[in-house]
Amino acid sequence: MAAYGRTAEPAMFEKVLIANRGEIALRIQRACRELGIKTVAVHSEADADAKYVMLADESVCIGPAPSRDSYLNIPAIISAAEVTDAQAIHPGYGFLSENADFCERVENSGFVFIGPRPDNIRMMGDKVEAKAAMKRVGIPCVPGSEGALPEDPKEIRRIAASIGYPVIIKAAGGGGGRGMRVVHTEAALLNAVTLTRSEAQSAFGNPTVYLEKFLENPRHIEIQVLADEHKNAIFLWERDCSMQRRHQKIIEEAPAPALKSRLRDRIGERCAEACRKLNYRGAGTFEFLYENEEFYFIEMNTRVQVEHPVTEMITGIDIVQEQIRVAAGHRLRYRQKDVVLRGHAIECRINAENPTTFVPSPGRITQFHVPGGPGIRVDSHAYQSYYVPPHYDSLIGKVIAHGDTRDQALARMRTALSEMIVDGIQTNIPLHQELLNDTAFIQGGISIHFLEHRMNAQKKIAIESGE
Ligand code: MV4
Repeated sequence: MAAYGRTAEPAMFEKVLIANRGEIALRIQRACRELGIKTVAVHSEADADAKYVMLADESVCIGPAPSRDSYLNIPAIISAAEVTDAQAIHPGYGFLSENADFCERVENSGFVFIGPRPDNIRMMGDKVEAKAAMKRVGIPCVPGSEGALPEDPKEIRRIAASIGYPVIIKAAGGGGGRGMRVVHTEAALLNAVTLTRSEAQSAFGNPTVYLEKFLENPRHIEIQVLADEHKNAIFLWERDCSMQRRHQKIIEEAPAPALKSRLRDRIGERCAEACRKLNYRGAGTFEFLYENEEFYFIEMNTRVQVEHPVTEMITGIDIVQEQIRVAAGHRLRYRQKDVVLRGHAIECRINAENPTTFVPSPGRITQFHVPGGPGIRVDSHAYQSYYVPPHYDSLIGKVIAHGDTRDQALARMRTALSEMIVDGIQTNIPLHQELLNDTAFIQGGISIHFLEHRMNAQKKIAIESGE
């Protein structure tokens, strides 16, 4: 195919296999369709009747319901790409999306992995390596041990003392809240290191641990980046994901409330520059803790994230389409000056679960009505009579509200949720409705501990009133 455009780009994929399920499988399918790319859905036996599977150009059953037999079944997924003649594989989020071995096997089988190079994925998977790399390229990190903790107890004590208590011990193989332990006193230090090491060995097959200053009341702010293979990298501003419980985000928003634009610009530039220095390709997220107007890097995610729509709403950039384009070798369609921050967006994750106990609530949806109106977007694979299978994550959709201001986005979200009907199963919509009316949340800038503290306070009230 000859290219007559101003910039000759490599050919776009004709067919992409989507190695995921649920709302993100549908989201990726929509991006492919808009780019004129045919789609292959792979699915487990439990997802055979899903609407997005039928909407795909082709579908392949890759195994029984349990993820390990289907969505984590690497040979089955690669075979599906072979028999359908797909050229590229989009991993979505979760499952195999940050598995460097999968990425490598995809490439060695002659397919394009829609994501970063395997060496970048591998580096970010090792939190000690990732942090060292970030430090080298000028990203601010949490003060801590210079790399992995040594064996010598005296050395460990010296490092902790020099940083000052409280400290946190983290596993190099961990991430996302797995394999960490807070230490408040020197008396508890060595035991905590030993325990975290042995847990890390059994959970990740890697006993390497490192130490950081424990930040007591931070916010979780992350920067979205996009990079191509031609040394272009841009940042798409930040998201505040502090509303979480047990490392599961519940509400995300962009931009972060009350963040000074000077700080926002500076950290964004740093992240884009880091991508260029690390030869990063694709979409990525730099996760930071934010406290006292300082950013501290904790981890980098090398996949598309659940909460990417809030960034799409404030920038107008389709992150999934850009992922696909740059994986095909195209240049980013945007320069930094084209990335304009417009308004405010909030996302509520709708989970099939009890709104107070958080216990999953799979089953048949008997009624499903989604909201609409100005500034409202719903990303969901669910529909009336859809059966929510019990085998996977309880996310059944996301409601995203955009407005000129944060207050307008909040007001639109309240209206949207009041219109939304999901019957037959329980959902966390009532929890969202409470949170959207909470004065501290409305004010903006809550910490990562907000929800836990709020739930403890409510439990206390319930006990005192004799409930
Ligand atoms: C921390 C921290 C405080 N200080 N590191 C949890 C998930 C993983 N990505 C890093 N995590 C944390 N690292 C230092 N030095 C507190 C957390 C943390 C957290 C971070 C982000 C979002 C939610 C969280 C909930 C509890 C603890």
